[in-house]
Amino acid sequence: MDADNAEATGSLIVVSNRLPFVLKRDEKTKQLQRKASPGGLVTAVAPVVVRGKGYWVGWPGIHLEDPNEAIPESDPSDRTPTAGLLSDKVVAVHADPAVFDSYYNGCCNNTFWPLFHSMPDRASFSAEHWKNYYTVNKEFAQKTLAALEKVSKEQGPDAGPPLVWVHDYHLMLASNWIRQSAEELNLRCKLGFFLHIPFPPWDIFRLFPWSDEVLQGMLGCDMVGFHIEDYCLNFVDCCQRRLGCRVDRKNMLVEHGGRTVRVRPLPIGIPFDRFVQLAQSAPKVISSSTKIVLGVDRLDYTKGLVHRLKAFEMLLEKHPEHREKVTLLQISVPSRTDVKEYQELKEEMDQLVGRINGRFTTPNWSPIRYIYGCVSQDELAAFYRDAAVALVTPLRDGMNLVAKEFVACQINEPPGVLIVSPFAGAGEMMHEALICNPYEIGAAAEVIHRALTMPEDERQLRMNYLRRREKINDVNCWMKSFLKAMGSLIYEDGEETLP
Ligand code: ADQ
Repeated sequence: MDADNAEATGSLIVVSNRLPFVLKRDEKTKQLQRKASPGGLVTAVAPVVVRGKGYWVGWPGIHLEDPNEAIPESDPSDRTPTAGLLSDKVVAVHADPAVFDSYYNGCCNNTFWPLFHSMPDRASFSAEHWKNYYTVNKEFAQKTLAALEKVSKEQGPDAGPPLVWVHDYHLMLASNWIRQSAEELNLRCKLGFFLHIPFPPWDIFRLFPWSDEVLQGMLGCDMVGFHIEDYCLNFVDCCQRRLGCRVDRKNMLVEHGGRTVRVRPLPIGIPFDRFVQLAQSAPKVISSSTKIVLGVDRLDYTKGLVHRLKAFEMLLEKHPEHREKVTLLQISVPSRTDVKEYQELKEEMDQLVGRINGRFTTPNWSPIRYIYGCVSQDELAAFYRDAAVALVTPLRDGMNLVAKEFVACQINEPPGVLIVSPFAGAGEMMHEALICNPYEIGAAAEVIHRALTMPEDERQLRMNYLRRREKINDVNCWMKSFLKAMGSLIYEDGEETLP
């Protein structure tokens, strides 16, 4: 069966903090406009929602004064998969702006994000934020239930139970409420959850004062998915130690409330072929004659950007032969700019780039080119294609898609070299990359040196393996793995064809 045609046995309802597009208000006409989000997740998941006549529940990216204001259809020029998602299949969640801010910036980004990335010192624990997290999750659960009621009426009697797929750390409480309400209303459904960030070890997780409620919320599902096995084991461990659940580590099962919940590693992939096409057609954007060492990240303290700049500085110090021959091109997309920690990181980066450039710049060369902004998919593909080395060195990262996008775009021969941190999910599976502990600045500098001096045949061999794996395990494969883990994948000829 072609992964692109993965089908669910019942309609799919996706529940995520953000809808797969954002709403903007045109300043002149005051009309709402729909702007597509190009992410890989949307590319893989939206077609399954559309084909199965399902729904997408999420926040539209704008606080509307009238929550009943109609969501517009997509622009006729929109060729992205979300264009097929008609407005009557979209359920927009609304919340009081102050409550939403406390849920999103407070609890999600200031508590769960640092804690789940094992950085508890950066986490704030506030009963007020937790209360608002609870309130917004309840709102999501109610909207999902309304979608479930509609689907139950609309889909044919022969269809399987509708499938509800809840995403990420923003919505860890919603599933249990959806399950309870569906049971009360006698609505059939299967519930799945996927966490896009790491699930921390027990001794970190238990720092959160309301950790038991988080586990109970997630255990409302039939299946809970994480990127890699380590996160699954951390979750199972927490269920056993916090809630006293009976668990089966070998088969990754947790017993809770008279039900058995499956826990599964479902490593996400990228739209591999789309990145190859982009790399084939994108015009050259790097004019420099030096070799490019590339970093592409959201500007986030988990991504190890300060450590990366220091490792590059150390490379220039210890291996002066690279001066004037190599440039670090760091592209950082602004992120969570309302949060103090992120503003401080931006300042630290600006100062560090200035200091290193001040120290090494010559009349013909500056060691670091720093782009603070979003680049187009075309430009991104060209950067990935033409870089000699990609530095993917987060301190902690659920998976990291940049590592995968880089290898997809490496169509030049001989190819470049991927350096990846063992603390990213990607580092667990991209075995042919050079592994680099970002905390060890001196060792990291040596790994960059090794990448810059690696013989062509070794680069080619490593890249061939990396590309082959990512092509097979692309984002459509991930979508299909989710449906399979839910027991909700329609197979052609009754055959299972997952790699
Ligand atoms: P993120 O933390 O956002 O995702 P990542 O997986 O690296 O991290 O994805 C970032 C995406 O943003 C990539 O697709 C990249 O191309 C894009 N991007 C980054 N910088 C950009 C720039 N300057 N301009 C344009 N695009 C840029 C979370 C988790 C990850 C997990 C993903 C998916 O934190 O660990 O891999 O979800 O599950």
